[in-house]
Amino acid sequence: MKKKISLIGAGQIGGTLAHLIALKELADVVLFDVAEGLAKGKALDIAQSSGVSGFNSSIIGTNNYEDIKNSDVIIITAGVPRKPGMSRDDLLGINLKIIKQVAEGIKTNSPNSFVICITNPLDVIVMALQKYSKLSTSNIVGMAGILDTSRFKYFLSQELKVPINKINSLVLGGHGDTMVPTFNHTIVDGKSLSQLVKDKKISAEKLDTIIDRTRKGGAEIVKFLKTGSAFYAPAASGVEMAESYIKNLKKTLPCAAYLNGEYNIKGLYVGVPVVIGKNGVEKVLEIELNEEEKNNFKISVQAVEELFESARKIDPDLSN
Ligand code: TXD
Repeated sequence: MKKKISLIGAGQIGGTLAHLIALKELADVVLFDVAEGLAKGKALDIAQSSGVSGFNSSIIGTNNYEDIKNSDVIIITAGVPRKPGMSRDDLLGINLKIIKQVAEGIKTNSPNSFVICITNPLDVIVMALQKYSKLSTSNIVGMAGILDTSRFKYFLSQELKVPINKINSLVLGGHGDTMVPTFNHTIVDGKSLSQLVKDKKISAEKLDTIIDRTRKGGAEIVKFLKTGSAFYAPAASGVEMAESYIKNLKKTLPCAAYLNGEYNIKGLYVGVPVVIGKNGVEKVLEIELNEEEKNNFKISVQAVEELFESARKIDPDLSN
């Protein structure tokens, strides 16, 4: 039985998600947007590329939530992206209102889907989505860590001249300037990053520059694009999560997931390694962090908590 993925938001990331999913023949696609014609136009354009790319996936565009019924996966990018000079947090007020609408649409039309949230400020928006929709926390997850980890791996690969598929890493914590690249869980061609510093393969200063560039990876692209933010790498990251669910791959992926006591945190969404399979977020992995990583993780969690406090002030419904 062909699977169904509904994409709420047919903008830069939504359109790229639709194309990637169609090319991989991962599922049939429903592309939804409130902007008149946008979803229909992009869906028709991608569908017409099947004559060249040869994929056999159905893809439709709509602005009617009823079309998302019985989706296996829903990926949300509805919202506004940053403009130069804006922080991810500046988007909070606008995107909270949008995610409340989206939550209603999902609760009414497809409450049993696995929902991947991409809209920024990610950690708080995914938390708000879960509270508004009341879907199970194992079925609502945020995409950020895979993107941040991919950026970190790319910069390391360029600096160390090592093929990127020989680098494994985990960037945890909030999707913002306090994100936490984990040194001991970053392995380059079989060696930990800490070992590479010891062997003087990379200086601590260069490493700091790479970490800073990873934290500001989104802003760097916004500066170039001026009218929008990154979308190819975010879309690829969202597909990674959807594929692990649909094919029950049980991949360990850094995602914004609900913590219910893990890492001594309860009731918050934070970027941690999770196993994604047919039952959604099947497990939160508690990995060993060194003192510095523990401290940075704590700072990152505090930043998420503070922003969620601001969200509660904007919408008291989030305090229920
Ligand atoms: O790692 C991450 N999580 C981030 C997320 C990486 C990059 C971008 N990040 C955020 O994703 C970004 O800050 C935005 O909040 C979202 C979507 O970014 P995108 O670049 O796709 O934005 P677009 O191109 O503006 O698309 C957003 C679409 C647009 O077509 C609007 O018409 C639509 O969202 N939109 C809505 N759709 C459905 N329902 C409602 N209410 C709605 N409002 C706007």
